[in-house]
Amino acid sequence: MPYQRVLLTGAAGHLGRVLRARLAGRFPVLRLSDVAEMDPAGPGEEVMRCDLANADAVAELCRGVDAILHFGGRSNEDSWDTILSANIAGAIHLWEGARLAGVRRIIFASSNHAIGLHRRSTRIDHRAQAAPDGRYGLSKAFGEDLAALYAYKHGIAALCIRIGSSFAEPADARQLSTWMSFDDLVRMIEVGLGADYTYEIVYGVSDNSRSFWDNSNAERLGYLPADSADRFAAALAEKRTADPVAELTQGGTFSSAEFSGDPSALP
Ligand code: NAI
Ligand code: 15L
Repeated sequence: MPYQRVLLTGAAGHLGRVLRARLAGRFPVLRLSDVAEMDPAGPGEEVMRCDLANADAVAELCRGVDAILHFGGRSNEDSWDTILSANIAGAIHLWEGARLAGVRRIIFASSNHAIGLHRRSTRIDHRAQAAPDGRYGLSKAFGEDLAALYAYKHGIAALCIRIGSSFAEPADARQLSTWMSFDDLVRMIEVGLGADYTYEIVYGVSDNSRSFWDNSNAERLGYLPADSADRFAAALAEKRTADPVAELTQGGTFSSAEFSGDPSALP
């Protein structure tokens, strides 16, 4: 992969730490950033602590970078203030910093919560209408549109990965549908860095037979998942919530939290 310096945001987080370990040595320089403290730089690493809410600091962070893996920001539902600064302003600062620095592509850790209010019974693909299930999901839908603006208008290619649930193992019945193994996440990032595209949305999910999503767009780009949540089915299939809106929708408890709408009106 012809990248001299790759920036990983969110490097102190759950997936950031996984990716730091698994991407070590893949590029001449891996620049690691987070607002939180990180382990000191090892060989081939740079560590730059930075708050995504600070536009000048983010512009500096992007300088000299070829590609960005944008995993930083609030990763769960939160107040408007937090979502606005970490995820919405943070994304604006990142894409604008990338434009100023001549970054060639950005792989964006979007989320299934951008479309979380879709019913589980509706099998959707990358062209489904946005249906965010909260403020957090809305910030991911915004990030996807921001990525499209900078891809088509400024030539920064973007792969938006609507990650399902990326943990060491699935934890409940819903995650039998949404789980993405760490190895498959790395496979998707390899596709994002290597494939030829301008702007694409894909689902970050392993080869789960219960998946909510038609991920043919990812397969078209070259994604071939090797893992599946199916082997956990016997242990987890009955591990459900008691909430009808959570069970009806792809976003699960993100959808049911604060829900005051009409379930029969959901897409
Ligand atoms: P995490 O919460 O463990 O990591 C996020 C990191 O972003 C944290 O280290 C945090 O300190 C950092 N951060 C938060 N606000 C920041 C700010 N203002 N400036 C700079 N850094 C800031 O989350 P996780 O699980 O590692 O997720 C990584 C990314 O993937 C997130 O964007 C999340 O939305 C996305 N994602 C993760 C999924 C999963 O299953 N783990 C599913 C869908 C999306
Ligand atoms: C996400 O977007 C979150 O970042 C992650 O912690 C999980 O809650 C995941 O979605 C999920 O839907 O399981």
